[in-house]
Amino acid sequence: MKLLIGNKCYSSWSLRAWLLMRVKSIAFSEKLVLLDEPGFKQTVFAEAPGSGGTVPTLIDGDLAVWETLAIIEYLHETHPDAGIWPSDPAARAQARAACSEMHAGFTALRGACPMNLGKRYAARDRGADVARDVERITGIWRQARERFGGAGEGPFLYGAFSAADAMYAPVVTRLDTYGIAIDPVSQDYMRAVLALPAYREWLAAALDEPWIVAHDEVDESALVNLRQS
Ligand SMILES: N[C@@H](CCC(=O)N[C@@H](CS)C(=O)NCC(=O)O)C(=O)O
Repeated sequence: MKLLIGNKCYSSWSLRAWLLMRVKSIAFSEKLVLLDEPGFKQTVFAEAPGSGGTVPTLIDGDLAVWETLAIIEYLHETHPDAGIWPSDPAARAQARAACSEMHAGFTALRGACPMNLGKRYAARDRGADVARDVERITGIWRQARERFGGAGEGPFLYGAFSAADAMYAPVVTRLDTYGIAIDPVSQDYMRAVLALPAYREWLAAALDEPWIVAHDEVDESALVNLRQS
């Protein structure tokens, strides 16, 4: 399989699919297509004709699968023993609901705090809509940890790492790099995600990237530039 991804510093959707495949030890090659470059769509369509022209797109032989939720389901069907979804039906149903909510929502947080692994921002009030998103997201996390996290299967939302953790990973980075205050249960969960070797691998590559996209300069409250270059 080949996964088309965007810049690791900024591409939150790419991080989701990539992290899931890496944590679940699913073999794949990756091709990075530069976001904000005029040739972006052409490159994606050349690799994946008829796709949505976005990253991530998964290519398996002559099949292209775009849209992150569809990629997750395809991985689940092709790797039924990988634990893409929790094995318990109740946990699986709620994990799927949490993923759908993530895919469709939290636009205030996503708009105000674009994923940028290269900077750490000064904590500040980012408005009522962002606060509402953060409260809902951390509510989902606490509920998941309380009901499904106690079986000793792991520190992730539904016990062992699943698609739900991959879907929320970019939110974890946003709450971290934008200094957004959250409750202790959610902090513990964030620490577990940020410590994943697969995430550290992605982050190291992100911090090595030389490309800066336009939105990187929008928020001037950056305290620390984390890039090595
Ligand atoms: N709904 C899509 C969103 C994918 C998406 O918007 N990816 C961004 C990069 S993070 C992208 O490809 N942007 C370039 C474009 O839309 O032309 C999914 O679930 O995968």
